Amino acid sequence: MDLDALKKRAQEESSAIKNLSDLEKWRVKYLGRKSELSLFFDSFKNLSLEDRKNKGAQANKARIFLTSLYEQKKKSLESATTHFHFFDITRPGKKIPKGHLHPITLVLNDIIRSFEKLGFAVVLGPEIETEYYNFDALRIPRNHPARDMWDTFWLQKGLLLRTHTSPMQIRYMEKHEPPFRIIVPGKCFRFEATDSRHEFQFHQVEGLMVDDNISLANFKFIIEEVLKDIFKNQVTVRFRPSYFPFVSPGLEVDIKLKNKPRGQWLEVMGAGMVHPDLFDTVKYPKNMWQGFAFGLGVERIAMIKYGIDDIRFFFNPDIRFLEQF
Ligand code: FA5
Repeated sequence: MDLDALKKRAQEESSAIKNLSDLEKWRVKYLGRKSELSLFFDSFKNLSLEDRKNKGAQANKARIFLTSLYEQKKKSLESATTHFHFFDITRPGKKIPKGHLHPITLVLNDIIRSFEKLGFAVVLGPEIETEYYNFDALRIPRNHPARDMWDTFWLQKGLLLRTHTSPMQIRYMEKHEPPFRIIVPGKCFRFEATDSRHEFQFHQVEGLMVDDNISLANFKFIIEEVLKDIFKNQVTVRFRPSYFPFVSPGLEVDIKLKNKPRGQWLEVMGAGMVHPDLFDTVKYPKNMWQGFAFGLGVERIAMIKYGIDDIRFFFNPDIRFLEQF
């Protein structure tokens, strides 16, 4: 038997095969029990020991060759089959981790957008302030008890880390004539012990609107609109008298979520009508303008919005907390 011719034929036929069922037919033909090769093996029975060894070795080589041809072909057909016919287009893709905004940034953006809808411009101010802008110009002289409300990180030469965003009221009015309406988002710092409601670093959004016919009614309307917008109408707002040296009258604003009617009222800002002394300080003509101002606590809003009961989570480097937003 011409084994070389057999191998050649088998190889040519196998390279033309395009599917697994044709390959199976090929296997039966060349490696099956009734294949030429098997019959060739069977014919050894009648040969001498010497011939059997000789031919047997050749036939074995041919069988190894055909078997490996078969295995290779099978592998290549199977991988092609998987690729073209069993590709699962509904299988979810690999998730690529990506960054996201900090919850305080998200809430700040919401607040800014709400005020912008009502015509407020966004202005930024310095985090390092002078004693004059942070206190004196706001009617908080050195021995005034209100300075205790803003325990301060003092720097050198009368400089300090601003304890609130209110200094920007003075800075802005010094350079601009009314009418205007602005908000000042930014970081504030207070040298105080932290607890679940207080951080030594937090954010406020200051607001200031000055015009020639402004009253507390305007303030009430605008703040209610903004808080309703931020909390998608799910909030009740309460105004309470309070005291800040740079406003008269002064008030504080509390909110409560409508879906938690038994929950407590939460203070979110200090506010009031701009004190006439401030207009004198920035050299506006007497009795010409009125205005309201407020300072909103951003962390408080975020805590209420996301149901977080400890402010210290926001600046704790635990990524598991941040990943929820
Ligand atoms: C002020 O800072 C005034 N400048 C607000 C103001 C502006 C009054 C304009 C009148 C006119 P107060 O200290 O209450 O006020 O702070 C305002 C808000 O900032 C608070 O309602 C609270 O939401 C937030 N806040 C104050 N201290 C902290 C703190 N340590 N940690 C987190 N939030 C704070």
